[in-house]
Amino acid sequence: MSEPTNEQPDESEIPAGEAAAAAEEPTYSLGAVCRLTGLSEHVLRAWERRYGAVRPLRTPGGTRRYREADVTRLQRLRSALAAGHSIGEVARLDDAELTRRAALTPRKATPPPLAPILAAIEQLDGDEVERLLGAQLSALGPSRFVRGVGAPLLVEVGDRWHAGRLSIASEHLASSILRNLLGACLRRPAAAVHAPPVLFTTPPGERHELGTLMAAVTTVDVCGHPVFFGSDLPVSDVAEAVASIGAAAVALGVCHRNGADLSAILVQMRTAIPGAVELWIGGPGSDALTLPAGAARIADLDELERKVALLAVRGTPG
Ligand code: B12
Repeated sequence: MSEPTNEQPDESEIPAGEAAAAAEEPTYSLGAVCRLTGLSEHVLRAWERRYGAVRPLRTPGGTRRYREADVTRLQRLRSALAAGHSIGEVARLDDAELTRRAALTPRKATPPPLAPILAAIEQLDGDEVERLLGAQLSALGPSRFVRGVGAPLLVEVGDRWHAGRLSIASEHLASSILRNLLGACLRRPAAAVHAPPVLFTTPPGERHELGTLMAAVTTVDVCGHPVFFGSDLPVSDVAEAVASIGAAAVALGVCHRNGADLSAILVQMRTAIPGAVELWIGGPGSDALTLPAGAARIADLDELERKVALLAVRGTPG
């Protein structure tokens, strides 16, 4: 995380009492917010000053501190801009209206990059699939690639395959190329040299691994240190791996809903790993689960990135 800067308070300062009330809440530095939202410091300050887009807290020294809700709001503002709105139009909207606008079809239509990739997958042209996906990955970076290309592509491929409109060979080709490309993104960036490792895997019995791999890859962009262990890892092996790599958190991806069994496995998992190590559960099947105390459901990739960024601030558990 970047160090907080020393700045003078401006008119958007939150009163000291309110800052004190929120003192228990985790907050983010200006640099961390820029990384989490992709905004430059210059743009973020301008949005605050000119449009009151968010009102950060201030430390007694006047340094900005942003709450989780501020980060979410800034991410939604970015999405609204991507959907073709101007900042002046959306900056003062309440959160509900902003979410609605951000979800609207882009007014400035961007050509979907998926059609040529799907055609190459259908023709089993692996070189072309790799070339097209590689170009998107280089242009977008891991996190935006996963959100904008990798995940939607895989869901589309999966649906077509499931509906019998795409061969098993095509699905396997697409999955294997994506796995290779994403796997190469997991090398730890130099900026994350002090980041505590987060162990990504799926629980025993869960063989869907690509969503979890994608989730792991997105954390590279917030200087996380993901370590991916593939799928279907027994509880005792998770516990051993946590100790070996010094993981600060275990992130489990759950895809298909086999509720009762999995809830029991999660209880075992929570008991097997040290209490200081966080246990996060995400993926499309996670909403159907009863989680044990000391485990947290991660709703989406934005929340995952925030959690990983917070871990980096706190450092590795002793
Ligand atoms: C490919 C696939 C398989 C492959 C998996 C290959 C692999 N190595 O991963 C194989 C053939 C093994 C398989 C097996 C089965 N599958 Co299947 N499979 C799929 C398919 C087509 C794609 C899954 C996928 O990769 N999605 C793309 C990823 C990117 O999406 P995602 O997982 O949602 O991940 C995103 C988010 O959820 C999030 N996320 C994911 N993990 C995590 C973790 C954290 C911590 C966080 C924060 C976020 C996060 O980030 C990702 C990126 O946005 C889906 C249908 C579909 N269209 O999705 C069915 C599907 C998931 N499968 C299904 C089923 C039923 C099965 C089987 C039971 C079939 C059978 N009868 O054998 C078995 C179960 C095997 C097992 N024990 O796990 C059902 C699940 C239904 C349900 N809700 O329970 C689905 C939905 C198909 C369907 N419509 O019926 N499957």
